Amino acid sequence: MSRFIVNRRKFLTVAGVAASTIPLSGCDAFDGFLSSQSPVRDFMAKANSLTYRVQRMLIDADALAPEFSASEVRQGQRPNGSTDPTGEDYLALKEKTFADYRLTVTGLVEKPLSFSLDELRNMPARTQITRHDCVEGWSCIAKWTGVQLAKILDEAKVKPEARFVVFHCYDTMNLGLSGAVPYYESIDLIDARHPQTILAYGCNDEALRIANGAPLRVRIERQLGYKMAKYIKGIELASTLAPFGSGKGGFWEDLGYEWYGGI
Ligand SMILES: Nc1nc2c(c(=O)[nH]1)N[C@H]1C(S)=C(S)[C@@H](COP(=O)(O)O)O[C@H]1N2
Ligand SMILES: [Mo]
Repeated sequence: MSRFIVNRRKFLTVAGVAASTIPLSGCDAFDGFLSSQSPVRDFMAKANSLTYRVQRMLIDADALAPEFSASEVRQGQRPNGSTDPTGEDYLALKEKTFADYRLTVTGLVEKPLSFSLDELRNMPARTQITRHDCVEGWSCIAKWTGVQLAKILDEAKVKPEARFVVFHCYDTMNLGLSGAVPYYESIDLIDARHPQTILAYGCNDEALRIANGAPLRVRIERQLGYKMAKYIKGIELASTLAPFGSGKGGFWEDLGYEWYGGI
């Protein structure tokens, strides 16, 4: 029973996104919106790349997102989206408190790598107190600790043809009739190499909680919350986003959100 409610709530959330983005009518609107032939999608895709280009022109590649002081952390990071993945692979890792976890780095790299949590924790760490902005209309300031993604990319030696970092996650999202699809996200190499882009294993001076993406989630501080993949299984370097999901670069992007969720 509770499982049904959760799934249904997720489905309603997803349907709500479509409904709040454009006026829709009838029950076939949801599927229509998802189809790649939809003129609405085309329009949004163009607006999307325009936002990206404008932001890239206006924002210095290394401009930092604001950082806050410890006294501005008023509560724990508010959990949102998936908060307790139920896949067998994830449950097996969780049972051993992630001792067997390995972050894989694959795709367009000279040296495919994998890292245990201890290996990540032994790399130089960065801690930052930043504000998380969710499109649902809430924000939360938290202290994040992790390893800069740039350091991982340097070790793996990114090939020149790579343009994107794709984050593969352990959790799946229920799309009602379309079934469950894995959460995934992607960013360009400018954001990937940004100094505040970290793979976080700590939050507010504790090990990252399951509700917030344990064992590892990304922080991309100049973009919206949905970009910050939790429950990261692996990262993949790619030259195009076409092969992943429905090809728009992320779970929510495949439903019409902007790929560049700049704030
Ligand atoms: N794997 C995964 N990552 C995710 C999500 C998710 O459902 N699954 N939700 C996103 C959204 S919409 C937000 S606002 C943040 C929530 O992170 P938090 O639970 O730590 O606040 O995670 C993002 N990353
Ligand atoms: Mo969000």
